Amino acid sequence: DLAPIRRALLSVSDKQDLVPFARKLAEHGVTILSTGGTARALKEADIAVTDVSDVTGFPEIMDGRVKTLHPKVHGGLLAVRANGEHQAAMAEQNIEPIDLLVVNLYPFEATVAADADAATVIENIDIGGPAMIRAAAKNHGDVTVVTAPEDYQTVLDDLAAHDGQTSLATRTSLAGKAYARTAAYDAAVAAWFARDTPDALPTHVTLGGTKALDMRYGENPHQAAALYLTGEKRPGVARADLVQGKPLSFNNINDADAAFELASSFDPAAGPAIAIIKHANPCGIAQQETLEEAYALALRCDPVSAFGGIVAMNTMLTGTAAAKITEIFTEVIIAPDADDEAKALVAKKKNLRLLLTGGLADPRTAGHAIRTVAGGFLVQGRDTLEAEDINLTVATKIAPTDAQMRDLRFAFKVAKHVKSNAIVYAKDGATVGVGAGQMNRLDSSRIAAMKAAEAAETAGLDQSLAIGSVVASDAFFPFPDGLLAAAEAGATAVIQPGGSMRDDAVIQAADEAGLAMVLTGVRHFRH
Ligand code: 93A
Repeated sequence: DLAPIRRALLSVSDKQDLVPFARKLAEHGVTILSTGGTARALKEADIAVTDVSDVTGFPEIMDGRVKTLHPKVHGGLLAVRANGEHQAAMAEQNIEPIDLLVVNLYPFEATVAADADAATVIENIDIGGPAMIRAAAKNHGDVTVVTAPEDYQTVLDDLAAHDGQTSLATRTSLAGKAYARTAAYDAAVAAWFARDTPDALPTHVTLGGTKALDMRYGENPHQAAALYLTGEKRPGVARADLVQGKPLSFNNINDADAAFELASSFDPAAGPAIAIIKHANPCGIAQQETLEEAYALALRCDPVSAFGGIVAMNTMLTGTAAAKITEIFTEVIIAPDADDEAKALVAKKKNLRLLLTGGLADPRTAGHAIRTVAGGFLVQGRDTLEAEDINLTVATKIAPTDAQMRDLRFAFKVAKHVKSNAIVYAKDGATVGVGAGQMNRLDSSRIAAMKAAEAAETAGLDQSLAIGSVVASDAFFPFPDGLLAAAEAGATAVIQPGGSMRDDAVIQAADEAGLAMVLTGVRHFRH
C-alpha cells in the first residue's frame, strides 16, 4: 500500500473543472505545484500553489517552451518509491516525489481545426506535457496520472475510498488512457505534417482519433462500438449534425457514409441527386431536374429494399422532397442542409434521423481508406477517380448516342459505390437495376436484370425497366456471358473497363448483339 498522495503537479491548458478539483485536493492535504497559467487560475481562486519554477529553481523560458522539462520534475515523477537507489538519488539531488500529475495538452487538434497558420499550429505542439504524462504513466505503480477533466471525479472518489490514495487498478487504467492520449496527440501532429502528401503511405501509419459517440452496440448487439473523429475536415457523416431523432447506430453511420459519399459525387450544378442505401449498397439513385423527381426514380429502382433505408442527397432537403421521403419508413436522411419546412416535416417522425453535413464531400479529395485484417491493417489511397475524369474509348461498331453516353457515365459512377461484383443498369439519369456483392459477375448481371423487371412490375409497367437501358460493370467481363445476360435483359449500351484476355470475344459478342460498348481502362472494385 502506498502512502497518501502528498504532492501534485497541475499543468492544464483546458481549465474546465480545475478549480473545484484542486480545492478538493487541497482539502485532502495535497501540496499543489503548477505552471504559469494554471498557477494563476488557482491563485485567483485562493488555492495555495507553488510555482514549478520555485521547485526547479529555473524560470519558465522561451515563451514557456521550457517550463517543466527539468530533473526535479521528471525525477519526482519517475522515481520508484520502493527502490533504494532511486531514493538515494532523490535525497542526493534534493528531488521530492510527485504523486499525482494532472496535465491536459496544448490544444493542437483544435488549433488545426480552427485553420490557424503554421507558426501557431507548431507553437501548439506540446513537448513538456507529453513528456510528463509518459513519465508518470510509466511509473503508475507509484504515480497517478490524469489527462482529462472527465477523470477528476474518478480520482476524488478513489482518494475518498482509499484514505487519500488511489488504487493500483485506477492508476493502471489512467496510465493506459494517458498513453492513448499522447499517441492520439502525436498522430494528429504527424497527420498535420503529412497534410500535403495525403496519398503517401509512410513507414508508420498513425490513426489518431477522439471518441465522439458511444453506440449501444456494433454491427451486432454482442459487439461494443464507438465513433471516433480524426482530424479530417471533409464534410461527411462523422462530423454531421444530428438535427433530430434517436441516436445513430453503427450500421446507420456506416450506411449513411456510403449514401453521402455516393450522393456527393454528383455535381449539384447538373441537378439534384438522391441515393437510397441499404447495407452499404445503393438500392437506387437518380439525378433529375428536381429533388422530388430524383427521389421518385431512386425509389422506383428497388422499392422493396428502400424500406428502412438511408437517403442521401447532394442539395438542400426541401419540404416537398421531405414529404415524399417520409411517406415510407426511412432510417436516416443525410443532406448538406434542410429548409425549415423539411425540418418540420421530418420532426413529425420521431424515429427518423436527420443529419446535416454543411457541405458536400469532394470525391476527389485524397486520403486513406483503412481496413483491419488479422494481425494488421490495410491502407490504400481513397478511390478518387471519377467517371468524368476518365477517357472512354468506343470498342464496338456502333457508338453510343449522346444520351446513352450520359447514362453510361452515370452508371459507371454509381458502380464505383456498389460492392463488387457490381452491375448497374441505368436510364435517363436513374438506376433501374443494381446487382451487388455477388461472387461472379454473371449472377450480379442476372440479379440487376431481375430487379429491373420487378421494379417495372411494381410501377405497373408492362416491360422491364432494363429495356433500352445502359449497363455498367465495375470490372471487365471475363467472358461474354455477363454481357449477353445484360443484352438479353434489354440493355443497349455497355460501359466496362476492358482488359480481359477474352476482350476480343466480348467485343465480338457485343457487336453481334447490336450493343454499343465503351471501355474505361480503369476499374472500381469495392469490397
Ligand atoms: O511548451 S511546453 O511543451 N514546455 C513545457 O515544459 C511544458 N510543461 C507543461 N509546454 C508545457 N506544458 C504544457 O503547458 C502543459 O501540457 C499544459 O497544456 C500547459 C499549461 O500551461 P499553463 O499552466 O501556463 O497554462
